[in-house]
Amino acid sequence: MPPAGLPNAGASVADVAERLAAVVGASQVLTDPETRRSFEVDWTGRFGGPSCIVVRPGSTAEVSEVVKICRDMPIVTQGGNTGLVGGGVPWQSQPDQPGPVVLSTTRLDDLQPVDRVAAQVTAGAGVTLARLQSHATQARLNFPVDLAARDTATVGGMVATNAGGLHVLRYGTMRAQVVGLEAVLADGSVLTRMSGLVKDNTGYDISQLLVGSEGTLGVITAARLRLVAAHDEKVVALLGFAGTAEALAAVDVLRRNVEGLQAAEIFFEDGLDLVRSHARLAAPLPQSWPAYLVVEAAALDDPSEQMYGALSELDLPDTATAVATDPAGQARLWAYREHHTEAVSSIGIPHKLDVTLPQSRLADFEHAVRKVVADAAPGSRLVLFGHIGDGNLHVNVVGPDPEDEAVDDAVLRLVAEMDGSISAEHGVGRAKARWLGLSRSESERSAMLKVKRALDPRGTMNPGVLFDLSG
Ligand code: FAD
Ligand code: 2HG
Ligand code: ZN
Repeated sequence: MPPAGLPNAGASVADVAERLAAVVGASQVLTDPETRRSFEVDWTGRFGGPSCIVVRPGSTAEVSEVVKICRDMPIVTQGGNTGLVGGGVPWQSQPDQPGPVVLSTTRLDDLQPVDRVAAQVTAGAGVTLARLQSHATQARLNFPVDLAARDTATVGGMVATNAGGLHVLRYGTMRAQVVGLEAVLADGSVLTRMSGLVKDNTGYDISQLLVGSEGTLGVITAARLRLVAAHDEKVVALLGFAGTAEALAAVDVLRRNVEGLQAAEIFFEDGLDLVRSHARLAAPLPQSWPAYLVVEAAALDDPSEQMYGALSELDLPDTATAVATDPAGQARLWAYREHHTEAVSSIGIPHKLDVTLPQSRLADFEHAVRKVVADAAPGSRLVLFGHIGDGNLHVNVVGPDPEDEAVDDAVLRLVAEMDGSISAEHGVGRAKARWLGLSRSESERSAMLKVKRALDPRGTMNPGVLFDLSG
């Protein structure tokens, strides 16, 4: 169990709140339990606990002051609170302990004009992905990371988790887009590297060290991000297959034949049924299939000819193929994939296991995980889907009590046995900290801890995230 809130020596929570109010304004310091409530539970409803204060600084200078004032208190940095591994919310502390400070970044929402020559933009940590995307589009460019939580997920949260999403196979994860970063470290110092120089070999890349650090090394306050050409011509196809192996073989053909391929997503028959009943959608194809792909290509010139060419090489039956070249039809096909997360949550609190496997073992894993889940959590409901183009499956299990980690343990051990990673894109958070050793060697964990202790010697930045403190 991570340490609970330890107010600064001699200071009560009320004293700290008063000092914070002098910096950020009284209305940005939430002490009333009711107004703090939504900051204290995660998107899935599985993780959370009480905070002592929620503070919402409005500038980097204010973040620095807040961190200095709270220097001996655990600080949980929170962006849009769409994270799926319990890293952005407090934890269950002892009833007599006050809980951590939640530092909400949503007011760090400055979005600077697009630098068209460099194809870069500087965005505050609290800017939402949807706002960033539309800002880039207005400059005839595109921000290449996309995910279904776009209306709420923030730039800071996406950098801190190294978010992946739907276009990784073409553009990489968030890490590949970060060309500069501004952050406040645990001692309140401000680290700024925002020039956006593409080539800059002058020592350790501390900006990249903060990518994927999940709030454990500092508070990201802004990022300088790469933009790409806007590819307005799009084609989307939804395809049916006999199973994962056949779907993987199709992705191979599509990769080789469709230049602008930017998404290859998988889901299965039972997941589709759940999505259809939750979102009240008609069947996408005239017949049911065990596995489905949604694939998308985008380019400056219409990519649909290339897509049709690849589909004819695949020689799928008409009952396994739907293609959309118009935006409304494309949105309709994407809906079957994008509604999965909320459809799963509609049937209970899920255990979410976001994992990657080597492409060559993905089909075997898909079969094995069904058996492992049935054994570890009899009677539970398993919904599998994910980014097949990246070897990334989302294993969602509904049924076991949120506190019961037997199914998490069984699935993550299977992943490690099959040479995969226990976290593909959501991070480790608190949910998977106790299994970090399945994916990182002892020497790697020891080096990571040395970095953590050097930058955060008091261990106040998101304790319990990444590193298990339960002993
Ligand atoms: P939060 O949830 O607020 O925080 C996440 C982590 O980052 C926490 O550890 C927090 O402490 C830390 N953090 C947040 N802001 C900062 C900051 N400024 N400085 C330092 N640390 C910070 N993820 C994917 O990778 N791919 C997907 O396709 C995807 N799809 C999703 C779809 C849905 C419907 C939902 C609900 C979630 C999805 N996610 C996906 C997960 C989530 O959206 C991402 O992890 C996102 O990056 C979190 O952003 P956030 O602003 O909500 O961060
Ligand atoms: C997605 O790919 C997200 O839709 C969420 O990463 C995955 O809900 C999940 O398990
Ligand atoms: Zn995902």
